Amino acid sequence: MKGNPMSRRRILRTTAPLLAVALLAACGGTTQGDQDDGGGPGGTDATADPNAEYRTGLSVAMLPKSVNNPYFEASSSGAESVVNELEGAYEYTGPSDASASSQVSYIDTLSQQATDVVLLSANDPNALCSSLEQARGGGTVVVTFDSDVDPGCRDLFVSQVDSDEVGLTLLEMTAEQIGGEGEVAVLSATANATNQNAWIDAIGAELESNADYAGIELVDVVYGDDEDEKSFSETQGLMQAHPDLKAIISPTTVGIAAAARYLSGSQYQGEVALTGLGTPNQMREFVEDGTVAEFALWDPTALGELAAYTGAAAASGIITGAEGEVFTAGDLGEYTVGADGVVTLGPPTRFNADNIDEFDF
Ligand code: RAM
Repeated sequence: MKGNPMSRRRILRTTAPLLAVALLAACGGTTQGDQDDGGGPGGTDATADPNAEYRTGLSVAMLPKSVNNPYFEASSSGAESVVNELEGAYEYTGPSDASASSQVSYIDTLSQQATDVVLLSANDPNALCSSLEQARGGGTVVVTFDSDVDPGCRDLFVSQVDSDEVGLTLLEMTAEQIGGEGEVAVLSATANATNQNAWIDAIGAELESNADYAGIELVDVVYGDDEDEKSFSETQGLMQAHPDLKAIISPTTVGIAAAARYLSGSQYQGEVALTGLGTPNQMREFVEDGTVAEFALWDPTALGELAAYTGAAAASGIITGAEGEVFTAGDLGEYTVGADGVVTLGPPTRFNADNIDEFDF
């Protein structure tokens, strides 16, 4: 991923990270590896050891929303390369449908296996909490990435991009493509997905508060459940229900690819705008055939790398999840833990006919 603008070294600065670590150290306590209070982010009774190094031999599992999604496969390849480098054992496991109830049994199995680190993209903010609580009680470090749970149910969250920034980017692209006027609809993933719901909320808030978007009306939100066929038919349904629709925003890689396939074979191609979050490899043909002008995403491989480093850092006592802690995520550079145990990867990149061929994921 070197040379990819999204993977450039990223140094996030905080006011006084070292001071924060020193203050925590002065309060005494134990390292993450020795304890788990399960009591929320920030590891209130734990301290990080700034001299600790990444432990070798960690067992790390990634549990995506669902398998067979190229987005999560890219994240998995990033995580796997980090775990290999740290001489650990890596596993990628999860359900074929993006539902929280399906994820529960995977969490339970991983915790029975005493997995050191679980990297989880959650299908629901609350439904996984009791399983996660049990896993953490047994010493497993739980790092969510991509889609969070309630902060009290995990150690850290590796966020791709600040949610408001995602919402804003989606709206900006939409407004540019429809000249700031008209009805728009959202084709989302599942109804309980923490990440998509945060982005949709951000779009709604921006529409209400920003006069630049006064001409845009959000008329519908539908759910394709991150399933290709359901997303395809929901797109068809949107077009039937809203004959004046000017744009579809699909903040899911599965949804946008299915919607593009529908539009490209329909009378709406080039007439109804489609934007959202997609992988360049899935969207290339639809940019080339004129169905899609511009969409965005972050680097999912780098997201997986950062999640793996974050989990390994927590399992090694380098960080506990407290705000202000700093750690080095290999070639990605130095990162600082933010409020609520959140570590943020970086801004999204927009893809269009001018740059899409520079990307291969
Ligand atoms: C899908 C998933 C994932 C989301 C991307 C943009 O692959 O819903 O959670 O982050 O789209």
